[in-house]
Amino acid sequence: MISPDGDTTVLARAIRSDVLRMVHHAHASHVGSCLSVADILAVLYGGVLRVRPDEPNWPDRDRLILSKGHAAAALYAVLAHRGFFPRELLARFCDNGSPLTGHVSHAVAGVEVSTGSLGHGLSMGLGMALAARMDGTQARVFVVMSDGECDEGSTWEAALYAGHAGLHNLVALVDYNKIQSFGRVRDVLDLEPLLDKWRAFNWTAEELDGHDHRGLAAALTPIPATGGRPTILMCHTVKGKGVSFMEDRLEWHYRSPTAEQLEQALAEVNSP
Ligand SMILES: Cc1ncc(C[n+]2csc(CCOP(=O)(O)OP(=O)(O)O)c2C)c(N)n1
Repeated sequence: MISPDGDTTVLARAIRSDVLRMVHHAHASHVGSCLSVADILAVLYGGVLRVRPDEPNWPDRDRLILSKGHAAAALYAVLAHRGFFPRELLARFCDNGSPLTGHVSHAVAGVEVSTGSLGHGLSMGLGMALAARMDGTQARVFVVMSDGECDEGSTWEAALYAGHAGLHNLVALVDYNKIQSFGRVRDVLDLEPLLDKWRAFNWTAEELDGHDHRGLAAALTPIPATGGRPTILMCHTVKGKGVSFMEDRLEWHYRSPTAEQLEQALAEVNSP
């Protein structure tokens, strides 16, 4: 088990290694999506989030919603490494009867909500942030989204209300890898200028390198934000990050690595 406040780069490497094994075992899709978001999850679970693995339903815990629920393997891996459930369970990813389903399931310890139908995470996070404020708790809500979800009307409805309500305990992080399932974002539905759009909805919006652990930690530390606004971090990432033949390649949204590709990929993510 990897403790919080340890080396988050070690945690990110562990997430990537487990994701590769899990996706290979299950012949599953979405390996590129998991590798893209691994550093964001490592920094969040490696020190930012106030959670108690031995008491997953602790009322004052921070809430994390992985809205891009097709990257379930990455979330399960980080939860296992933080001790929410035994790591051995990762070997049963997508097996019949396994709680570790291919899209995020709330049957798993540490998971707040089931996700996978894209575009709903921000609305759920908004409700949790409102509830925390009404209850007077210090809980913060972090919603990890994809760029594809910024195409969805439900996302902008939540954005509008969160800005109106001034939910400074709500943070959205966009895994902005510029690729969706069947094409590049700029070709499918261009989002730019994206920061300006969120600012116009009364959010504090910043952009940063979503693979830079120090930058991520620095951006996530001052939450709840001052100024009575929700925060969005546009995290520039590379789909398939860490594996040379998967990086920024559309086909690794759906493809699963062969045994030979798995070995090469593991060697790459574990090289110093
Ligand atoms: C509402 C909805 N429509 C379609 C899908 C099918 N689907 C799965 S992943 C995906 C898009 C992947 O691109 P993106 O959302 O940008 O995530 P990435 O994997 O690049 O992080 C789609 C359309 C879905 N899961 N939910």
